[in-house]
Amino acid sequence: MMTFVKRLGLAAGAAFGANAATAQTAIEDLEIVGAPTPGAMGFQPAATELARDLQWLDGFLLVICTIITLFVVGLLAWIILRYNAKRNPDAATFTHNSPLEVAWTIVPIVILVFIGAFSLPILFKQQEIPEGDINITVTGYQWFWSYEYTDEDIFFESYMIGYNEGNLSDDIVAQLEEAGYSEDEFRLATDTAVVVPMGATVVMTVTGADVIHSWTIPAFGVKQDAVPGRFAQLWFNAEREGIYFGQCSELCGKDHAYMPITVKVVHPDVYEEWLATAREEFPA
Ligand SMILES: [Cu+2]
Repeated sequence: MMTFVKRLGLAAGAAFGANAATAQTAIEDLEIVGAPTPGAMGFQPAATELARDLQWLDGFLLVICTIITLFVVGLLAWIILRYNAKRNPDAATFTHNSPLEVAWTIVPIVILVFIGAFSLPILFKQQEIPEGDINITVTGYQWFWSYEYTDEDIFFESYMIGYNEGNLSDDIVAQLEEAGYSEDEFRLATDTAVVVPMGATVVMTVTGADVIHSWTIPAFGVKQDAVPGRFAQLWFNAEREGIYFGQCSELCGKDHAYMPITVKVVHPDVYEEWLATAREEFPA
């Protein structure tokens, strides 16, 4: 425990300087950071190194795809304009061009190896699971999630606020407000939330109890299928306090759309306070 607190302090200190030590937001006052925005395109703000990496990779691939698309469209346009039957009545009849065939084999290989040189390190960073400061086992059920903090004897289930109560009603709005959300968070907010400290390496072990579900927080750049009978892992280290939402991402039955995920990233001191109450409130 001491080493964890120490590492946490070091990590938070290194990443955020003196500010983090003083500015800590109470769990009730957290800002919503990772949520879908109506009409928006692109990614939610990246809250981890993994999310930053994969958003960068997305932009990098988009540039390469755009260049290739423009090149192919340009070639097509050139052939259509220059070599149509009217402008080129005596068509050439050759069938092979060895230098050209070698070039169009080698060039794509070089492009793929070049992309791989950037994408594989990012993939390995996601898939090589580090030692966790916090270890949580998450299990998908039809249609809710359960969380077990394996080092802390904490266990709770997490249901969508307003689950099984139909469309948004005054009663559901009241429940949302009671839990610190607004009606905009209907179908994203859950009755209990995963709470993790900023700057800590969190390892989630993901499994399913009945059918395949999938646990994700887009702003963390993580997604993992929850397969019954198997344990898979993902990891993240969140750099910014706030509330982050995700949704089950593997079609799992009639209420698949109603099993959202809420993660609250808090200052390490706030996390310690939360742990103390959670041990009472959610004993394993
Ligand atoms: Cu699902």
